[in-house]
Amino acid sequence: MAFNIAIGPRERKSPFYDCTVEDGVTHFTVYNHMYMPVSYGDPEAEYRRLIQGVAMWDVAAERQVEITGPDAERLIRYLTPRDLKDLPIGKGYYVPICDHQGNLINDPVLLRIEDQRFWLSIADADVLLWVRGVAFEGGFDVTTCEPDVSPLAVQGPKARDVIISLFGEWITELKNFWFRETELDGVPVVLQRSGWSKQGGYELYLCDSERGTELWNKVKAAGQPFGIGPGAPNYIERLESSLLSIGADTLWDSDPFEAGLDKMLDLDRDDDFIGKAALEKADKRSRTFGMRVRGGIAERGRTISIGDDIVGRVCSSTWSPYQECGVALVRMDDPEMGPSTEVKVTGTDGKTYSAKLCSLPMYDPEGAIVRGKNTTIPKSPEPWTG
Ligand code: THG
Repeated sequence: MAFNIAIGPRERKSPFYDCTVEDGVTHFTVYNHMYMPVSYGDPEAEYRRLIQGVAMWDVAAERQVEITGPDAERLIRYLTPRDLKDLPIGKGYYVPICDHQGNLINDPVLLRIEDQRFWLSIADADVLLWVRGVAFEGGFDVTTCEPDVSPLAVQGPKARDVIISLFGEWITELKNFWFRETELDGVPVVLQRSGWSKQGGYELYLCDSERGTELWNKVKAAGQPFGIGPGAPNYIERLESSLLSIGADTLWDSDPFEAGLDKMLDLDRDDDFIGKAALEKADKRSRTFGMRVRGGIAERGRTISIGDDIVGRVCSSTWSPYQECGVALVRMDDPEMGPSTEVKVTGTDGKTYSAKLCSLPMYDPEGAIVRGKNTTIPKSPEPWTG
């Protein structure tokens, strides 16, 4: 059975759409009502390019929710359980957003663009509707909109070289998550050291959708000496690196504890925020861990067992060509059941596999692969033999 999904008027095209088609995109997903490339046909090559070289991704579907006005800062602080402390202009923050029941509804990147102007760079959900509702009902003096802003990610150990050649050496001073408004031969962008991989990289938030092709081609040309190629948010790498994918790793009634975002929450804050009372009362037992599967891929949604006891459930799951085993994010009911626990799971082929829980991220955080610290490029994959 072969079928196609129509490109219709309710779903939007990214400003980089034509370029991604030109560069051979094979699969799109729909994210924030916009087509977003997920593959160019060779997932393993895309993965290797990301961990060994540099890739460029059309992530325009990470739309911005802009909040401006005298109460903008107060509203931002009310929207997230995270304590944002000083919140300077030019610094980005990862900010979980919960509803009043403490359910995790989004996990955007926050940018303070001006004193009274913020962007929430959102994951897949209609955060603009949520923010408008909260602002109006709460009497916050703000205006909200979706500005003409479209991120393009450059990720991988060689991303830094590409960005230096485009913008100059000053970019090496940008600390993680910090950003600056700048331009590239007149194309207005916000350049941030960020991105949905732990291989290091930058995001260029294009601020004029008419100039998508121009920006794409500039990045592509500058990346040629470094072997740049097209890519997309990478399911395997992000799973091994333990970057959360809302909707894939969570359900609508998942709380931020089980999603593994404890470190981002400050329930002791003096001021109020949405979900505070619910989060204080939440059952904080269930936890996310990594899991390595010997010789197979665990089937998403299946239970995890020890003997006859069901002890957890598989969230996202795939095969890692780097570790040469199945890898998954799993939600365990008992927080005592941590790394090294031996379990059984059902594979995508229906067979039973033995597997072992592990800590996250799956890569050594101090090691060569993580956070763009790669000084040498791994030559051969490191199989897991545990
Ligand atoms: N970049 C931008 N917008 C985005 C994403 C992005 N919007 C949608 C989606 N991604 C939001 N989700 C995430 C999830 C994780 C991270 C960023 C966005 C992330 N987390 C780091 C970590 O978990 O180690 C850092 C967290 C921290 O230390 O603050 O980077 O990618 N523009």
